[in-house]
Amino acid sequence: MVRWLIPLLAILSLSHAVKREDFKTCEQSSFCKRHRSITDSTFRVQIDETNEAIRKRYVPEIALDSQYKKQPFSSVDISAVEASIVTGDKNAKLIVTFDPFLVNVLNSHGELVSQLNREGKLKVEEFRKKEEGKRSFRDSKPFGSSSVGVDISFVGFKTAFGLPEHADSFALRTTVGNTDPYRLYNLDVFEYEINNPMALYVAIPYILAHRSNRSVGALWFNAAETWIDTSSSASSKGIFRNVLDKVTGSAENIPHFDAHFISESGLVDVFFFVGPTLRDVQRQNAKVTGVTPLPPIFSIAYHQCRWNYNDEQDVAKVNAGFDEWDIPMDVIWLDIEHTDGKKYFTWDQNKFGHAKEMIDNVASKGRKMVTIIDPHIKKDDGYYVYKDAKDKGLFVKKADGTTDFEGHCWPGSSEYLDFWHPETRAYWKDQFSFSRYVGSTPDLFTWNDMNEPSVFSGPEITMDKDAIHYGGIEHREVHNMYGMMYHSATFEGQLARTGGKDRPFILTRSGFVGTQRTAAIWTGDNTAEWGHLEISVPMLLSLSVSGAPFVGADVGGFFGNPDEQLLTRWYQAGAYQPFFRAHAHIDTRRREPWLMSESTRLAIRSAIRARYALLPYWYTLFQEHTVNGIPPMRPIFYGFPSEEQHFEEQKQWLLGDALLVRPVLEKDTYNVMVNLPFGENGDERWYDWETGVEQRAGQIYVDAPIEATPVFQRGGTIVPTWQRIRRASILMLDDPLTLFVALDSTKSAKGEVYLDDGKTHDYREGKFIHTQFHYRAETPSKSVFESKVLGGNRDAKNWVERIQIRGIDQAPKTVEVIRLSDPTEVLEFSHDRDRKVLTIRNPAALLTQSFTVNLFF
Ligand code: NBV
Repeated sequence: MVRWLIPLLAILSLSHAVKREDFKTCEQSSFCKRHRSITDSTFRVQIDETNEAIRKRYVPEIALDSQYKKQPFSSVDISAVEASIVTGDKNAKLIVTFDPFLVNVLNSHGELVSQLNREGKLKVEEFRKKEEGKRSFRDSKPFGSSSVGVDISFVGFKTAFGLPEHADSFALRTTVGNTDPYRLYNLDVFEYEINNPMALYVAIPYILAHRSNRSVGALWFNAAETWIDTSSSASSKGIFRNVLDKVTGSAENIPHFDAHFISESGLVDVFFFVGPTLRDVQRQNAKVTGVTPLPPIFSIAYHQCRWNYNDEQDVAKVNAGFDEWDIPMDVIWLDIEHTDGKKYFTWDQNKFGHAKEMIDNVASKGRKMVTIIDPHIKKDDGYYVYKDAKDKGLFVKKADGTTDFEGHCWPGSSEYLDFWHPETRAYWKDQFSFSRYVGSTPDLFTWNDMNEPSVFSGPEITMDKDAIHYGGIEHREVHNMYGMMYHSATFEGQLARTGGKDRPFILTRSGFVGTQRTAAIWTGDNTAEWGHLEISVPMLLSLSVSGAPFVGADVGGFFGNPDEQLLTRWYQAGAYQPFFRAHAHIDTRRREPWLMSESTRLAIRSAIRARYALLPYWYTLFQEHTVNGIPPMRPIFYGFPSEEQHFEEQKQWLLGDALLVRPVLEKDTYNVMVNLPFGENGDERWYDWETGVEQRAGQIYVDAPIEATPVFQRGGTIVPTWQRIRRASILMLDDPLTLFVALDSTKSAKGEVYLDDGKTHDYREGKFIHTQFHYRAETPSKSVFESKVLGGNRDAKNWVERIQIRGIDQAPKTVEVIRLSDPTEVLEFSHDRDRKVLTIRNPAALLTQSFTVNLFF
């Protein structure tokens, strides 16, 4: 028997009361107004079996953010036929009818945006004891089937996104009648194919639906194997016609996007992020599942990896190569061959006998290293990790609940740590201390691979579903979160080794809801083919909109040998994606940029340098993400939520608010069509990022010779950059900034920069600088650029060395800077009439002190 246990929460109400007329009203206080306009309408709907169930259903509560809190409703009315529930901030409403059972979700505008069980697909298979003698070959299924399923409709929406990870289109397709459903079951897929809904390494059962200026999100909170059938239609209102009429009025045909979620086990447990806008949904999701904390700056710079760098000499050569060819690089990675027989935390003594010295050498150039640490533990009593874990009973068990589960992986016979066991987590954490991990230093970080988990001898190359975790949990119930439990324990270890001082960096292949809180994700073993380069964009966008912003794909392609054209184009795309790492399979030819022809080397060099120039902007975007959950890499519709022609765009994307990137993703293509949005009022302005020349909005064709990446700056924005490119990001931290100011149709622009030490958690004590820039035409004869400190007390040396204004027809007569303590100074400038670009030289003003530049015409 199924009992419904309904809506559990409505998050936070942030309004503030104001009492007397003598004092400001909230409306008059800008910060209060900003907070007040935040709506955090979120509902959670759980449907469980009655108490007589023979087993409790697993809920992956640990995947939620620790700050997530249930909040009381502002009203609950229950009658014999329906219940009506309103969130604490009175913004969103749930109407539940009992017969037929239907949950209606309404946003703060009273619009019906989602329905649960509209198509009546709610189905729950109850646990039962296995009948004697009934045994399937591999999966013993001791509790029978316990699957759950229900349909979720996004009412009024034709387009939806999410459900990562699939090597497929960004906009979700109609699977019903066409293909298998999307599958979410974390797997190590050898040479994965593109353009299909097959499962890959990550499972985030989240859908974002969007229509003009309205969005809604739904998270199917279940860690078991899941299939999702999707369809987009504008069909009639079906069996719930009456209910629908009641909540939406009587329009005949309403488009809807339907998703039928089917999981092998677990609970029907759904979060609805009710919006009403895209930014609201993104923030509501972030409040429940968490954000990526500010990453150390090296991790958003360029990474050099291959399977494998062979020995210490090889590492030294690669390190020196980047300096020799004047190419910036922040991190050198070591794959599995660096270990002694695939025993992680050890070093092959013949090749890496002086690990600490090697890391220190790399670090002396301002760079870092990363070693791979996989979850399969070699079954070898001479290996301390194996011995300790065996003695303490920390391995996953077989179906009998007592014998250790064994599988085959790189080291041969291996066992798998059980990260549900609190002692495993504590043990794992200790392994990262500098004394336990011999040869490690604070400059060494971690790559967690194979954590689906990959088991070469297992069904579908993974763990048996009837394997048992701590507390009697069946692997089937938690499979999709194994990878997350693993990398989050690694994160704890890295945090602990410096007493919480330094920020960790972990890269993971497998992930689940909440992975973003402790790891970056890469899209695994892609192939050096054009199709794989192209599909990397929708893959990264899907992850980004689903709450995981720190994502990237192997630059160059993992399997196979890219030709120089493909390699170059891949670098150009990767330079504008959040996690930027070149990587290659052990059987491929070496690919360091200086092994290519001169023109390729120079093109790759300039792509990497373009990344370094934009690091202040990237860093500011990651900081913004920590506040409101918005990802740095965004679909075009994030900036233009009412322009339908961009909803399904997957060749170009936005980097923050300011930049639109359309790298060349196609072979032998030297001229690409870019679709520059017109904006709500049709007056959007765009500028070529490199030249500053204005482009008209709409579909334009731009030249893209092999060394070029088409990037455009949106009018109305200001982008902070570093123009003195050095060998590694940390060496640029105190460098002066060049600001690019792109004027909109009202001749104004805004932007921000956030910087700190790029390394520690000291920013939490205010050791950062956060500065806002604003340019506007005050009168026809005077324009003003203002730099205003928003917060932070870091004693930073950064100053502004150049301001370039784009879209300015006329040269000013004079330009002056007014700084806090110094006398007003007249500045030099030059104006390029053809390009309409004004360059103001050396205001020499510190970012830590507010200043103004006046332009007189
Ligand atoms: O550790 C070796 C590789 C690694 O280079 C790659 O990035 C991972 O996705 N690893 C998979 C295992 C073997 C792949 C064939």
